[in-house]
Amino acid sequence: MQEAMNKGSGVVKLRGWCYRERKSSKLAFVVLRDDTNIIQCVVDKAVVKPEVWDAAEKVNIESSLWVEGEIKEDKRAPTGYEVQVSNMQLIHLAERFPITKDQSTEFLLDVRHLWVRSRELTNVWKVKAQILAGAREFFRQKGYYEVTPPIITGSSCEGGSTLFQIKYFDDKAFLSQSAQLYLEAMIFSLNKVWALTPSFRAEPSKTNRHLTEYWHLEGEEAFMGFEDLLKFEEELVAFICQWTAEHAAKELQILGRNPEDLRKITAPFPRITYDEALKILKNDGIDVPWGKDLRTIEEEALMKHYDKPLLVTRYPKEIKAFYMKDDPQDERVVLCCDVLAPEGYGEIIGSSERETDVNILINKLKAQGEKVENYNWYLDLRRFGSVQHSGFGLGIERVVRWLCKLETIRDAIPFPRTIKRMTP
Ligand code: NSS
Repeated sequence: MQEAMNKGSGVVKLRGWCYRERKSSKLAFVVLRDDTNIIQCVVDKAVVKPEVWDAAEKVNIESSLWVEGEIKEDKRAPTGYEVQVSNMQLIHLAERFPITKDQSTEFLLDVRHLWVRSRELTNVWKVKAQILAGAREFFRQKGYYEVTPPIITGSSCEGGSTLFQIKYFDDKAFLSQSAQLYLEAMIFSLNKVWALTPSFRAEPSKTNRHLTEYWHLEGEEAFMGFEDLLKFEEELVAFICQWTAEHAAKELQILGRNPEDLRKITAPFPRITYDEALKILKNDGIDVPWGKDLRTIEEEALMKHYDKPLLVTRYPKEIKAFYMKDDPQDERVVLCCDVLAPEGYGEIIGSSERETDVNILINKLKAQGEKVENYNWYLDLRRFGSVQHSGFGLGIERVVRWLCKLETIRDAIPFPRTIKRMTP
């Protein structure tokens, strides 16, 4: 369709779905949509065969059809072009479409299988596809290998409280929270690896930034230290922003995001430590006791000071995962980094340098109440050629929400899974 509009004149044949229709006794206006755009098609009873007029009279919202006719520019048409129909055929006459204007969010989630075709969501899917394409291109340029970790796992990566347990024959298993532990194994084969997998979190809270199933983009690199990790994350986020502004400018604009906003997201990003974050918050009148994690409201308050993503490093070790390396300069904290998106969209990346010492890992696992034997295979990675390494995980839907300026993360995924919803 967009191709036909780019051509601008001549005879075209288009297939799609009826987006809108309006009829009089002599003329029928059918707005056709496909993945690329919408276009107004005009059927004039006086010039078409009776069966074509018959089809035009019958067609209703979401019927599928093809049309043939002359395309021409027309300033009054919704997208500036119009097709003067010479032939038209219904492919499928739709039943009455249940979605009309002003329906509740819950209803739209009930009929999500139909709502995914809405223009707004279609644009989100296109931006998301470009975000994924950009990320893939970035890893390719950096010489990373894509790998395919398991989803069914026997141990936890991010702590037991958000694990989904499944029955696994006569045993129990868990749905993966993160591919990290497996990526760590793979760096001993391929040095630099990345994966895009579904990750699962039994998040009991209903928020605008949590899903129970989300797409997780993770990378892990052998011999990479903390400073290089931070640089890598900045470059990745900046690259995705530039790529998406370049390849999805039209879609971003329709969604209310000026692509220029994203062009401004260039490395380096501001960096602060957890300690500095607490000072900034204190100055704003928000008291966070040392050792407490930053909550959404605190992250939002912090981000009022920045218009680029912010790197917050060196959190207290008690609130972070067992695999993070202690900071040699300050044993109270670990070499970790959360990347927070601007405009209040919150955390998009969690990352760290990894602990390489098998005994420290064993002690940390015990301190967190984990069964060390569940991690024997992981601990082997520190027994056979252990090396300094670092990695990160980026929540794709968090980034989609930020770049598309979406109110809720639910609209960043076609079929959102949340505490109260697993259908359609
Ligand atoms: O828990 S994370 O902060 N970190 C990890 O899982 C590491 N094991 C990743 C790694 O180093 N390989 O999650 C990473 C990101 C986080 O910053 C969010 O952007 C996203 O995953 N995330 C989520 N997105 C949507 N919904 C939920 N519930 C969610 N939880 C994390």
